[in-house]
Amino acid sequence: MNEKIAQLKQWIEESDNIVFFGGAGVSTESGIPDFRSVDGLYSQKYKYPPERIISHSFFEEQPEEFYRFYRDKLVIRDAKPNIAHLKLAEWERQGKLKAVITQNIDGLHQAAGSEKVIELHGTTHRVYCARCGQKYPVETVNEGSGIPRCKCGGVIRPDVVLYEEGLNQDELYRAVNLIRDADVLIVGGTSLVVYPAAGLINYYRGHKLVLVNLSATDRDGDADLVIHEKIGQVFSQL
Ligand code: CNA
Repeated sequence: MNEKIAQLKQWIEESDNIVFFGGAGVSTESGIPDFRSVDGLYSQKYKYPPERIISHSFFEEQPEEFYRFYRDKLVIRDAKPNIAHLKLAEWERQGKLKAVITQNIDGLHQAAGSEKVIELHGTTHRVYCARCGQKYPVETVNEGSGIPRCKCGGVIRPDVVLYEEGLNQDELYRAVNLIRDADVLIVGGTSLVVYPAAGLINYYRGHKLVLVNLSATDRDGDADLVIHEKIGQVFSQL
């Protein structure tokens, strides 16, 4: 075990107020591509750039194209939690971890057993009518083809936050408070470029800010510990 991982292990052992803030890189070792890595979704060729397709205006203007991409690329079937998801759930059970705050929409933290999960960008595991709010079984949207319609005639949509849409304010405040009060803040698998989520780490006031990310981020200089390795490989040693 290298020195940095040993330091992180010690901080984790000593703390009962850890908060984890993560992104797509937490799930790449479960076989789900992230957005910004070289083999991520943004590097693949589509008729429109992915960031355009998963925007509110695109969803309104071209729902059929939106759903083609959504079902093909964002609805993940058969992925299993990896060691990073499992460790976080274990720390929660041990009373060490206060919450997982995630930008992911894949539901893998809950699948691993985590209960205190804030999903800043929503989830592909819930759907509702964009017009009347009626909830539907997730298969209504995630399976089949074409535009899923509600009895009221509205379009049924996934409960994910699209680009141009605001975050749930209650969830955001909960996340801010957890981070502000945290002893150890571990930030993992996120490029820290999508706001307002990425700005959350500014609320941390402690001296144990840990970044575990494969590539460098603009915030590396602010961290007390920076580990550029795969998060699953790091967490398997903790
Ligand atoms: P991103 O911008 O794609 O960044 C991912 C980061 O993770 C990159 O900096 C990579 O270097 C790093 N990374 C990749 N694999 C690993 C690994 N094994 N260990 C450590 N680091 C790794 O993704 P962000 O989450 O920062 O961007 C926010 C978007 C991406 C959110 O809105 C998500 O909803 C969205 N997204 C979610 C999923 C998912 O739910 N699994 C998948 C793809 C994109």
